[in-house]
Amino acid sequence: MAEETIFSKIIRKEIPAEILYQDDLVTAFTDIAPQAPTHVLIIPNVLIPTVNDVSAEHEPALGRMFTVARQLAKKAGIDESGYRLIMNCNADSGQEVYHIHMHLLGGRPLGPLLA
Ligand code: D5M
Repeated sequence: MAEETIFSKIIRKEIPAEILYQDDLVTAFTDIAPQAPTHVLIIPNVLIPTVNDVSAEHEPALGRMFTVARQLAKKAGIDESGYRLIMNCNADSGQEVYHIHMHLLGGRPLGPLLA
């Protein structure tokens, strides 16, 4: 059984977060340390520690994460200018929170991927 992170508390609204969207499968909220004018995290409500733990049963939630990403990008007005979706996996990627999350970044030119 994987250990819960702070993101489970955000899903259950036990700690404050700027929740932009929530349904039965996913939750989206503003990143606490934004790297761009728009920086949203989109997460499955079920705890999946890393992308290595993804399985077929998670596909509905993973698909919903993309649907919500594009809706929030449009709402933020960055769908035409462009945005980046990032998921980190394990130490070398810099993953800090072991509950998978999609970063939605935009609102400025983001530069080369590994800059
Ligand atoms: O990204 C983890 C991200 O999680 C990082 O951008 C900060 C963000 N974070 C951490 N705690 C919070 C809370 N409490 N609210 C909102 N955002 C948070 P990673 O890909 O794991 O490096």
